[in-house]
Amino acid sequence: MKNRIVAYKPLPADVLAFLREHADVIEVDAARHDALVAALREADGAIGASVKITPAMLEGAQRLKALSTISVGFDNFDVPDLTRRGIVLAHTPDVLTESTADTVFSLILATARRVVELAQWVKAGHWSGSIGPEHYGTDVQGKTLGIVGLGRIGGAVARRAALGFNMRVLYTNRSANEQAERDYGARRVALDELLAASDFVCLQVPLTADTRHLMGAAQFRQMKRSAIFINASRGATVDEAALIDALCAGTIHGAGLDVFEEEPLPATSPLLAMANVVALPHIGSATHETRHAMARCAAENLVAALAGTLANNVVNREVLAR
Ligand code: 8YV
Repeated sequence: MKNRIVAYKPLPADVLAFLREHADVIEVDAARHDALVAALREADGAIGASVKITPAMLEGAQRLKALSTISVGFDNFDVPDLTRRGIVLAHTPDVLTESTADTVFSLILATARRVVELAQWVKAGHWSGSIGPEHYGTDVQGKTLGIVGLGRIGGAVARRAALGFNMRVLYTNRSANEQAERDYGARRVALDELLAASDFVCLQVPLTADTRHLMGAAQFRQMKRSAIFINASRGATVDEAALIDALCAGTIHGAGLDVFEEEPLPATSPLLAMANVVALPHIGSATHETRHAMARCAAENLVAALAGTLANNVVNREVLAR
C-alpha cells in the first residue's frame, strides 16, 4: 500500500509531482486547523512549514512516522514529544544558508546607511538639494560585527563581513568555530564582551528554552549607544518590549529585524513608527531559488524517512536508532 502524505503548505508543481511518485498526497490548507488534525490522523508523513504542530494535534495520529519541515528552524515542534512517539523530524539546513546570510547583510547595510528611510524620503518628493549630515549614515566596512551563535548562517555572515567588508568579527558559540577563526579572523568572546565591543550585534541562534529572551533590557544596556541590533533568527530570542524601550531611549542606535515575537507584526507595533528600524516580513530564505530548493530538500527528506533510508537532515536521530 502507498504511503499517505499530508502537504500543509503549497508546494512547487515539480516537488508535488515527485512526492506523488512515492505516495498519495493530500493537500490541506493549514489555516483550517481541524482539517489538518483530521488529515494527520490518517497520514504516514507530513510536509509543510510555518505552523505550530502541537502534541495535542498528534493525539490520534497513530500511523504518523515522519514530519518534514520546510525550514531549518524546528521550534514549531515539540521534539522530545515526537521522539517519544517514534516520529522522525527532518529539516532543511544548508540550502538556505547563503540566502539567509544575504538577508542579514542587507539588514546591516540598510540600517547603517538608512537605505529604506531615505528611499521613502526620495519617493515622497523631499529630495530638493544636496543632502547634509542629517541624512548621513554610518560606515559598515571596517567596523566590528558581533555574531551571537556562529553556526552555518552565522559563519556565512562572518565570511561576508570579514572578506567583503573588512570587518572585525567577534562571536559567541557553544563550541569554537576553528574555520571561522582561521579564515575570517573571528574571535570567540563572552557575550558581555561581544555586546560591549560590537558596532553591529547580530543574533543567529535557534529558538530554544535557553535562547528565549536572550536579549533583554540588561543586554541592550551593555551595547554601545551607537550600535545597531540585527535579528533574522527568531523573534522570541529577543524581549521585544525591552528592544522597543532601548530604541526609544537611545540606548542603542537602531535595529534591523526580519523576525518578531508576533508574526505578522501587528499594525500597532511601535517598531513600525521608528525611522531607525528596518522591519522585514520574515524574508530570511525567501528567494525563488532557495524556497524551491528547501521544498525539494524537505520532500526528499520525507520520502527517505518513510523508506527508512534518511541519513542526513534529521533533528531527532534517536528515533532512527530504534
Ligand atoms: C521560514 C525559516 O520561516 O528556515 C527557517 O527556519 O525561518 C524560514 O525559512 C519558512 O519556514 C520557510 O518555509
